[in-house]
Amino acid sequence: MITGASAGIGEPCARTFAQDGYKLLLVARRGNRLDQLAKELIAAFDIECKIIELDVRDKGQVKESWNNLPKQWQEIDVLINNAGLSQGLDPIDEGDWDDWDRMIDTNIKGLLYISRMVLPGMKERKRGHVVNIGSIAAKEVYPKGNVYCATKHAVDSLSKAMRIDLLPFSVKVSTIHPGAVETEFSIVRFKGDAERAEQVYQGFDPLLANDIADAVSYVVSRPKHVNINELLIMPTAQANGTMFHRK
Ligand code: NDP
Ligand code: 8X3
Repeated sequence: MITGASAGIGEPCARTFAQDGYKLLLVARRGNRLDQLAKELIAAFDIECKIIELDVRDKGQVKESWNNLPKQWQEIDVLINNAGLSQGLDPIDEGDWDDWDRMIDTNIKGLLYISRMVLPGMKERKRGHVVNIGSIAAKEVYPKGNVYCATKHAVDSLSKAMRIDLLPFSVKVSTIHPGAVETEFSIVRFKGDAERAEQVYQGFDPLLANDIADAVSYVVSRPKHVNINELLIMPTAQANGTMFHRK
């Protein structure tokens, strides 16, 4: 099950897992994109693939979509909590209240709602793997990153909490923290301002969504007795949350 499979990091995750023969449950709000992706993956890899057009912020919708799934589709082996976003880049005293809500509701509450549906089955079956997509923003705080960084720090904390609570049930929990990845992330952050978004990745080679899909695949394919707790993956040209080597 991959949330945020309609774009960015989630899409190549779906491709990679399809290639490995996984049965896929793809989640996002843009159902048309999911539909297209699912058709392509079914044709290319002869896999089973179902889509759920869903806003992870909507508790009722999450419960209803989950409860409407046939039982065999509720037996999730691997959950990739990837859906997330940043909105705006403002000093904290000037932050937009709605931006704050969107980030907190998606990155923290959305991840919790989806996990709350999936984890009881993993616990009962005594197996499963949750991969949460954090960020360099989960490890550091950078100027004007305030609330986004706080939500990603929460993802980091929740990953640690899941690892503790699920320990007796052999459920693995991994967190992958990427630095700058060129996806729709900055276009979304700057609300469609493509020029401003492009500047974020100018003068250096950012990570590609596929680099992160590759890491997810690595983490999930370790032997049963091995869990990769976390990976912090940066572009070679990025030292930390703020320092880039731009040509
Ligand atoms: P994109 O904007 O390219 O993709 C984000 C995905 O999340 C889309 O599929 C989007 O689907 C989905 N999504 C967003 N909000 C919701 C929602 N309310 N309900 C369901 N799905 C939602 O960004 P990325 O691929 O870059 O981001 C993926 C994850 O990686 C995020 O958690 C982000 O914070 C994290 N990350 C990104 C980095 C980067 O530099 N790009 C670096 C570090 C971490 P739809 O709009 O169709 O709902
Ligand atoms: C996305 C990367 O540097 O904008 O999490 O926080 S950054």
